[in-house]
Amino acid sequence: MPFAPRAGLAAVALTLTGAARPSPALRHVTIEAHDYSYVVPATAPAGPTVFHFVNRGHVLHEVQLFRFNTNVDDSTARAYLASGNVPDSVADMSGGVLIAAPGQTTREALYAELRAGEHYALMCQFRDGAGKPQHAMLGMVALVTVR
Ligand SMILES: [Cu+2]
Repeated sequence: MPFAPRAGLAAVALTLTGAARPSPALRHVTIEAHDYSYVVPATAPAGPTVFHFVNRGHVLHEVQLFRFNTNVDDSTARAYLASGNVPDSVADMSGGVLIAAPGQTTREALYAELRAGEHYALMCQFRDGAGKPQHAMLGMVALVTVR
């Protein structure tokens, strides 16, 4: 019965396929860090999304990814980011961080279930030394609006 194992595996695979529910396609977004800005799409479609991070600059960078509260509109969110001060009261406490050395792409990534109307903030609070400004204050902030 040399084919018995294969037939058994096929039956299992069919059972799993039949039980699977359709799910929206996973999207991938790459966040590029430069000295001192991000290159990232200004908008992203709703749905399950993985954010990847690559550092094309010459110093260490991070990306803090967090979500503004839904009552914060696009221009207000940008104003908070430009000020370098985002109060806890205007953003969700959840989020994630990726850190990449110069020239490196992280092997890690951040997964988010994006919903229409949300605004995701990107921010780097690293400094190039004591007394130096946060990279956010040099322009290293960005906003991704979910459509
Ligand atoms: Cu930085």
